Amino acid sequence: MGIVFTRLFSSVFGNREARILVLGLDNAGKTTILYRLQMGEVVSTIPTIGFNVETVQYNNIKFQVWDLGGQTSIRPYWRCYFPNTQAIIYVVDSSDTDRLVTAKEEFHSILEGSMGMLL
Ligand SMILES: Nc1nc2c(ncn2[C@@H]2O[C@H](COP(=O)(O)OP(=O)(O)OP(=O)(O)O)[C@@H](O)[C@H]2O)c(=O)[nH]1
Ligand SMILES: [Mg+2]
Repeated sequence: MGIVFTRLFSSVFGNREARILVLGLDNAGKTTILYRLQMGEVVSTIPTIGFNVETVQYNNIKFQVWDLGGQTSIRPYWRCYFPNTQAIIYVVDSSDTDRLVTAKEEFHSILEGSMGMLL
């Protein structure tokens, strides 16, 4: 009975977890945002080959934030991370006007590729 009550209490009031992907073209600012969220400061970055993952706590929700590399050759691997994801943050560098169309196309690909895979 105690275990049931504990589980019920924690599911209503306790810690919850959510998995978030941070996607966008290379150099968009994804890693900068991740560490700004996690550490509260702007750190210097290098291009991400693969991913960075950090846990960010907000109130009673623990966000597992996955920042994926955005270079052209690694964008096809984004879809491998779609299952069990609750949200995507799509980062666009508004000053990179030459690549706004590319950013739009990649965003459309995400929507097509994620149909039925995101919870
Ligand atoms: N001025 C300005 N520079 C930024 C901002 N966000 C990121 N940068 C700079 O943009 C560069 C790239 O930032 P990253 O966060 O590494 O970019 P990324 O999206 O993770 O790139 P990849 O890992 O290659 O996919 C770095 O030199 C950052 O300092 C911003 O809001 N303003
Ligand atoms: Mg990065």
